[in-house]
Amino acid sequence: MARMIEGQWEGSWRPADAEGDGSFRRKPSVFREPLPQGPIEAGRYHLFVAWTCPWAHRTLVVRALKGLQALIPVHFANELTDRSWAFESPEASPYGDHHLYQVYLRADPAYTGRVTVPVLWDSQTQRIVNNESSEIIAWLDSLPSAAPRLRPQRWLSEIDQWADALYEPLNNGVYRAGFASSQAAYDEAVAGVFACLDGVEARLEGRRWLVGDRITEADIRLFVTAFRFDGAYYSLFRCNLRRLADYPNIQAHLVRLFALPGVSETCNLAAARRGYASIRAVNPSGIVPAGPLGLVGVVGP
Ligand SMILES: N[C@@H](CCC(=O)N[C@@H](CS)C(=O)NCC(=O)O)C(=O)O
Repeated sequence: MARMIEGQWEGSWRPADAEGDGSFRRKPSVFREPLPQGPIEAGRYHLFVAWTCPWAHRTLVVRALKGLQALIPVHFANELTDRSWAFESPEASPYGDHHLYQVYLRADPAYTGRVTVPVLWDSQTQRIVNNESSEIIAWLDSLPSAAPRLRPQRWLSEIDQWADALYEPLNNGVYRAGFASSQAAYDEAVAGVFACLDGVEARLEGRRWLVGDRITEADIRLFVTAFRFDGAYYSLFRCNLRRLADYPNIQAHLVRLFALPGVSETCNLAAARRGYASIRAVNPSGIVPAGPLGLVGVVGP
């Protein structure tokens, strides 16, 4: 299992530690320090992300919609290797690192666990503040900004209900389908994915956004999975009962969110597709599927 034990690598990359029933279980995030309150100094906190990762993507979308790009620098590490995410070159990392694990070791030389994106890094204390995207996005939303809140108090309970309704069956469900190592685990996951999409499609009938009358965090949680669906999950993760494009309301929601200022810059479907195709545990040849045709205008720069 490619994870670090007391600062040393063990094994090669696999989706998860073995589970007896062939199902994939995502491990809880490790760094959960309290996030700073109030205004922050520009350039102090950095994000480490990968184009492939939907959890990282949601931090990028919130950062863009809140106009925080100048405040919080971002670093991309795009290739998932046996030694964690690799930076394209040492210049892509603020410290000249070649792999993300080196950032983890800088924070904790005896780190034990998986090396995941996104990471919120404090360049002043040289610590990982947090590597749990749901906490990072709530924090980004709380920072002073002229943009409206994505977690407004009045809709908070509904937003969190949608977060729960989307997470296990859909956001993580596509991974449970793709990383399943038994037919039963795959069948269960894929049924959940499409039951969730059916419910979301019905919810979006005659509505622009999932909660209230404007965009909230709930929409971003849907968006990051919808964005990757036809290009990666449909083929590589075998979520192929229907394409996302077969859901007109979700497709329209995807295009609507993609068109908001700053969002297309957070999207790189070609890189995401390459990233998923490079996961040898699901795609030993590394070949990037050609289709499906008609990945509608949401591919990013
Ligand atoms: N709970 C985490 C999950 C992050 C996560 O699992 N990221 C994946 C990429 S999509 C990762 O970095 N995986 C590398 C590994 O598990 O070795 C979050 O939402 O921030």
